[in-house]
Parts: sequence; structure tokens; C-alpha cells
Amino acid sequence: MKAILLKMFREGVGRLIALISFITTPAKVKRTPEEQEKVNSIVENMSLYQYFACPFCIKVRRTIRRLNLPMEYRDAQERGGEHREALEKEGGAIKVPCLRMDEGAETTWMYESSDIVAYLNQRFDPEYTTAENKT
Ligand SMILES: N[C@@H](CCC(=O)N[C@@H](CS)C(=O)NCC(=O)O)C(=O)O
Repeated sequence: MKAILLKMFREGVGRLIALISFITTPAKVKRTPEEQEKVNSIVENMSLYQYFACPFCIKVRRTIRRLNLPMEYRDAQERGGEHREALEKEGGAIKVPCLRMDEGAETTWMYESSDIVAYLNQRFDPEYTTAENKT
């Protein structure tokens, strides 16, 4: 009973954070149509395994929105769901967020929200500098 209440509380807080994040959505970076097309084709091979109300996932989704990346989100919360199974079997752990990158025959699974944010900023922020790591 206590575990269920705790789970409900965490889910509620997560949804509240998601709402606040939505209300305070950061401005998207602007690119020329050609640059955006290039970014789109890179991001086609990426997907984010995530839970809707996980604060760490919200942090990464915020970066993805700000960087204007049309990334596929894969819900890994449903028990027995295909994305949850792939995350565990291929990624190595049921932990979100996880950024999946498919390059040719090679697939990389990147865990840890801060590492994902840093990686995406470094790769896609036109004004990236090592001094700042915006979310
Ligand atoms: N340090 C990690 C923490 C991620 C984390 O704790 N995620 C939770 C969800 S909020 C998780 O995946 N828990 C495992 C589970 O739900 O089975 C990060 O920043 O990405």
C-alpha cells in the first residue's frame, strides 16, 4: 500500500514538473532550412527511451525541444512493452532516459541525463561552448 502511494506521489510530482516545463518551454534554436534538413536526417537515427513523468527525462526532452530536434520518443514504462524489453536486453538496463543512436550496423545506448544533454548540446547547439550546458 505504501509503495503504491509513493508511486502515485512520484507520478503526480513528475506530471506537475512536465506541466511547468511545458509552460516555460525555451525558445527553439533557429537554423536555415538546409541546416535543419541536415540535422533532421541525423536525428532520424536517434530515439529517446523515456517515461513521460520522469524528471530526468523531462530535462532531456527540454533540451531536445530547445535544439529543435525531431526525435522519436519511445515510452519504456509499460511492463512487457517492446521498448522496455529492447532497453533492458539491448541497452543493458531499465533506466531512463536513454538515448539510442543507430549508425549503420552499430547501435549506441547512452544513459545518464546529464551526459545526454551535454552530448546533444555539443553536437547540435550552433552556439555551443564548453562553458555552458543549457537544458
Ligand atoms: N542519474 C540518472 C537517474 C535516472 C533515473 O533514476 N531514472 C529512473 C526514472 S525517474 C529510472 O529509470 N528508474 C528505473 C525504473 O523505473 O525501473 C539520470 O540522470 O539519468
